[in-house]
Amino acid sequence: MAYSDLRDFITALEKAGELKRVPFEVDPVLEITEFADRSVKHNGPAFLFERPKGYNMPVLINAFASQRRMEIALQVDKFQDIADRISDYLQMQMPQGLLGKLSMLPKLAEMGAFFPKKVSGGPCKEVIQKEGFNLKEIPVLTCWPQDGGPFITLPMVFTKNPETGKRNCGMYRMQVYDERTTGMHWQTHKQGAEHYRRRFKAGEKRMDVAVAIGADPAAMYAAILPLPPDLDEMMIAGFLRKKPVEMVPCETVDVDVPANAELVLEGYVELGEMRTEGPFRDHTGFYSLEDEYPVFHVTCVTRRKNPIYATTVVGPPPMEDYFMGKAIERMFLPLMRMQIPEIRDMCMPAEGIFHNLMLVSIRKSYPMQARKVMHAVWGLGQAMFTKCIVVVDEDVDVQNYSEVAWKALNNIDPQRDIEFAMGPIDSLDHSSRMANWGSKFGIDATKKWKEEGFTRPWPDVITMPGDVKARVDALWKKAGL
Ligand SMILES: Cc1cc2nc3c(=O)[nH]c(=O)nc-3n(C[C@H](O)[C@H](O)[C@H](O)COP(=O)(O)O)c2cc1C
Ligand SMILES: [Mn+2]
Repeated sequence: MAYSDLRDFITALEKAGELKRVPFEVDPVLEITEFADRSVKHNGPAFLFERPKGYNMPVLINAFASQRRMEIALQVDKFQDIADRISDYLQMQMPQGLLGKLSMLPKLAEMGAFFPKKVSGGPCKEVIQKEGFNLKEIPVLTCWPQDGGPFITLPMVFTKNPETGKRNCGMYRMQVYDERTTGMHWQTHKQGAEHYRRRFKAGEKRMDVAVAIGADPAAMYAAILPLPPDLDEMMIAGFLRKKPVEMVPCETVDVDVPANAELVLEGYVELGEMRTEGPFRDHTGFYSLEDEYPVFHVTCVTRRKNPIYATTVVGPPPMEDYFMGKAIERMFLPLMRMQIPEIRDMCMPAEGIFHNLMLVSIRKSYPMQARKVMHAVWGLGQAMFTKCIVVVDEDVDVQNYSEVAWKALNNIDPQRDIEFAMGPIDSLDHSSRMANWGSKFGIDATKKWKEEGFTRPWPDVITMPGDVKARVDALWKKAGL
């Protein structure tokens, strides 16, 4: 059964021994971060801080911060199950004959069940505050010492594409400026920013935005998925939870939000209004610098009677976001392989913060294929940001970093095997020559072929034959080892 809301998920985490309640006062200024950071670095639990100092709203953190918790969130034994389900749909072919058509019915019915369902009310409307609300009553964390202030870090930000009317949900952090305004940190390559640009160009004055904080875990998680524009994150959430996400209209803006949300901030972004946002200690483990971003004006807060505030903290890896990203890596592999079929496996190590490093193994069938793969990755959605792509042959296990380093470094003549390219770079990159764009490179660490101009012999990797190993297994015991 799909989780009905955040509380249902919390109960599941608690039952699995994955969540610790902290009944005493802990300060949302820095102290909760220190708890969360220590826990994730030592395979510790998620936390429910029942008494954040100065507030009477509990704080949930690290709810997705391990592989096990991600599996609990998405209700699978392993991510491969989701990848397999995706592959199943991708392989669905035009049915042959009546029997074939009939056999597809269950799948089609299942697909119909993913679509979000519009409802007229829900728990997120238990309290409706068009006046008298105050963002300072939410225990928003000040995460790190040099942060520009408190930041809402796990929001589901809903906007509409003015041209197609389609919904987008992205997770973009929000710096709390005062009782009713925040920053809106949608980076320039993201969908929220695209909606903003289109409306600005069309001469609109205001853009409706709604932010849900805390909902069922599949819906929350869907907000970070790197989906193509106009593909509704809430539909994918329905696929993940195998049950439609119920969406309810906001009170003051023309946007729908998940009805089971803990807390909803309704409001608008004034087109053209910018304000300094940051600094913020980011995914990269460095402070992202101050920059100009749009401002979100809250017009109404709707919420549960006693909401739970869901948040996360990012910083030097690995942190909670690494585990969220790892699940994306596993789930999106079949989709990636649909467009770049020679890819066998792919890995984004924690130290690469998603956008800095991708290890890819391929089945190489023609000369220069590694370079084709690099350019294909750079042309694939948010993978465009990848600063370094290492391409290896299919016999290399890319989940094993030391094997990749060993084999790749042996296999390259750097001047010959490195491909440089120029293009968009993640907004968080502090080293690119300009914000948002710069250079990237790929390393062709595959075996080089004669057809690629390599005429020297290529040696095999050293291995011991199996029969020798078996004989020594016995002798090993005989020697008392
Ligand atoms: C914890 C967390 C915080 C994030 N904060 C931001 C942010 O502040 N700005 C941003 O543009 N992307 C941020 N992201 C990444 C986006 O959520 C992600 O790129 C998403 O796919 C964007 O969705 P979109 O393609 O619909 O815009 C964050 C991701 C996570 C996991
Ligand atoms: Mn999107």
